[in-house]
Amino acid sequence: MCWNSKSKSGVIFGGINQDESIDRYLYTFTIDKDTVEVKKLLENKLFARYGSKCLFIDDEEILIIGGTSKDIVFNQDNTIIRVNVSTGKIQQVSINDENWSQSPIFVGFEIFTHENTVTCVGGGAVCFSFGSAWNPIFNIHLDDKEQVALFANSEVEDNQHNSNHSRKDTDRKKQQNNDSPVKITQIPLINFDQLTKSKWNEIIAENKPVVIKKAPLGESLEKWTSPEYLADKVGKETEVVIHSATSSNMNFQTKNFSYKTVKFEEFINSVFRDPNSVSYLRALSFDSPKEKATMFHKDFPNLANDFVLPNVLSYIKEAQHSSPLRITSPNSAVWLHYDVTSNILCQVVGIKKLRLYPPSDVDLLDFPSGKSSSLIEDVFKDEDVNQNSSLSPYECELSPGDVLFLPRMWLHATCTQSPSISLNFFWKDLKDDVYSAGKDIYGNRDIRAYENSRKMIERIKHMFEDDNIPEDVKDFYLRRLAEEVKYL
Ligand SMILES: O=C(O)CCC(=O)C(=O)O
Repeated sequence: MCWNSKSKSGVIFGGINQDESIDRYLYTFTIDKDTVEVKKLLENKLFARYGSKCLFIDDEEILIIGGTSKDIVFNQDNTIIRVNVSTGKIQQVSINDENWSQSPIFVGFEIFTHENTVTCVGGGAVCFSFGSAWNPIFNIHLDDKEQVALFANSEVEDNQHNSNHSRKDTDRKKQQNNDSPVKITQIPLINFDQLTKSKWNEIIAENKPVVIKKAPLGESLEKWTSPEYLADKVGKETEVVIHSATSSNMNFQTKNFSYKTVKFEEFINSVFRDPNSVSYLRALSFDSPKEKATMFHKDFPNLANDFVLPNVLSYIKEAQHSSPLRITSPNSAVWLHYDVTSNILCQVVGIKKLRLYPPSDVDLLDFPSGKSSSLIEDVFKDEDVNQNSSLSPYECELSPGDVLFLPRMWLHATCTQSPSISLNFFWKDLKDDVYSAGKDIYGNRDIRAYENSRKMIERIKHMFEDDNIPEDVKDFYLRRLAEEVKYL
């Protein structure tokens, strides 16, 4: 809804009908003493938005920004529209490519107007599989109404980013060793033929990564080296959703890749034959990609018999939360992140390097609150990271037949050196009610206690948003609280 105090009229749109659809009409209304007169003005699916904002930009025209619809996904041209409430003319407003590439989510945001600028603050969404996304501050300049443009206010964004970190500027963070890179511990190796059941139990009880060398993983080790064989078994025409990037280091927070739906044969050929491709398939459930976790044996039935988990590990297949097949082109890096479930990462084809950090390093590696992916562009190359002597990096290089035990919460990033195929088996090793209830397709949804604690932090924040508490007093008490949390 928005109101024009000059013309004493307003507009209403959106809102939910009794049949749970979002209303498609734009209504105008006037208020005369105790009487509100509402008129239907226009019907258009572009008005069926929930969570949008609107404002009068002059006596006749309104600007509608964002919202979500049940019927359409708003795009670069119709996320923002202008409507003339006298003539009923609807005009789409294009968001420029640079800002659109930041995937703005205009839901749950606020707008403020000052002079000829509308500032959009906040907005974002939580996906229980991929994590959360939030907007930078956007300004919409109204100087030239024919070309209403959206500008990300990056100056404000950077300041925000810094101030988030200023309070967390711990002593550990300052321990930079500028002379030489920090020593990287090689992850311990054990030969498969020494892996007894009791040795495996010791490994998982210790909760530290270990690489099992030369595990017999069935015929997959040989057969999956052929892209023709794979295309034949998966189906040449089978459509898969891949991560496609132009830079070799994919990053989930900066989203420097896009999701593309491609035919499997085209994808597998690019992985094996195109040295310039940066493509990555992290398999999803074919049936229900948004609802269910992928299970390799169900999703790739024609490859299932090729892959064998040796006896000592085979119980994990029975207990699995999910088993994503991962196919990656050479020289492609996957961002630093953590999973809440433990997993074994079985390398079937090619060489993959992994960098790991123990869970205790999480506060030093730029993980925004509530996110399971780091902001660091490329942890293998980042100089600050690699010279920070407070960190405890681990590495390993997986070859075909190697199986890495990757314990829950260990932060990890990967980088391929050749066409690579791996298969993970994730399993939950905590009591069921420790995990958050509901969907967790990727095995990375944070535990219930953390999710609930973050809600409480919102409440604490709210309590300190009191104009009567001066900044220095606020800072003092927030530091005191932070200490308390640190030693819980
Ligand atoms: O293999 C990759 O590229 C990613 C592996 C991973 O993230 C995992 O095993 O959890």
